[in-house]
Amino acid sequence: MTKITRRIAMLALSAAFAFTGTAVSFADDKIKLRMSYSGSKTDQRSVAFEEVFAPAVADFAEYKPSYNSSLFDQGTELEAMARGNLELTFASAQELAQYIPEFSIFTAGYVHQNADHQLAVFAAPLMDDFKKKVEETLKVKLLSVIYLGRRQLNLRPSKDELMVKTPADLKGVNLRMPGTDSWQFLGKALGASPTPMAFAEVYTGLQSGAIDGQDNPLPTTVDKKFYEVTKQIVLTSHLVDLNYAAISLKTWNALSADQQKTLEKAATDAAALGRKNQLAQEGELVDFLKKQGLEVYEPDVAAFRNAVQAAYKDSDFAKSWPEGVLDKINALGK
Ligand code: KDO
Repeated sequence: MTKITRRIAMLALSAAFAFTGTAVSFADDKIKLRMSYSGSKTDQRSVAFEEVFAPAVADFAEYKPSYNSSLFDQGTELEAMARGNLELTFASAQELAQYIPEFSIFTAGYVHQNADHQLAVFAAPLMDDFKKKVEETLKVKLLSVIYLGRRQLNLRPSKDELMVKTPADLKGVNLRMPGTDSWQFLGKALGASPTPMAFAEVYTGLQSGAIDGQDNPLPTTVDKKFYEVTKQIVLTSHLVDLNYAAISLKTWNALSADQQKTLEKAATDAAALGRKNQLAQEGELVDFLKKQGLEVYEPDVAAFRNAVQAAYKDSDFAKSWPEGVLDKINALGK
């Protein structure tokens, strides 16, 4: 049995229990929407969903966020939803690709060009089959696309100790990447030696020297204070990163048509506020990080883009990409 079918079998089993399990308890007559993910309370997704999503659904639902993986470990949220123990999460394309291989097209470096491109792709007809597969396979509905920002390299060694111009300069660098296969592949495509590590452990991993660096968008690197234990940022912009706001289908199907419309709009509007704030932060954080004493510089981005695209082109991931979808995605870019 392949890893993917084993995961789907386990999900199906948990989903079966969910349908026989008790419905989510109702404090009053409102539906409880437990949200769990690995971001912090000050992460722009958390701020936007508390400020926009929660009040917009307050007539019929109670939004209950848990941050920093305090309810479920990073990467286990989809299984928790299948078991009926969680209603909402921010799912990554990398986690979805573990069950639905074609989602790896959204994990490939240098495919999405910017936030507007991500938004256009999520709304395009090419996305319909992807969304349908998530509902059929994982019993989860994707509500909106969340802009996380351009992922940049963030390294412990100083620029004098390690100057990064091309992927060859990353040879042997122990770069933490999140734990799923497609993240590890991206780390290798960048030229590094990737190490899987949960987001919650990255700060101490950097502080102790267990890892040589990590990659995340600047707002995340600042929000988690990774700059306190690193010395440089290399502006590779190797992945315009995203999450999807996702709800369990069981919860979605229990809503009336009006409630579904309100909830989906609330998730879209919250994603829009988060995107606006994330983009604003990306614009001002280079100066902030330089003021913290980090060296921030551009490598030979074309060398990174060529190496990463070549790695994906010949990869097993690319074999799972539906015919013509990459061309459609590229055509939607500026
Ligand atoms: C991370 O673990 O580096 C990552 O950025 C991966 C993203 O897909 C997402 O899971 C994110 O962490 C968390 O939401 C924390 O910001």
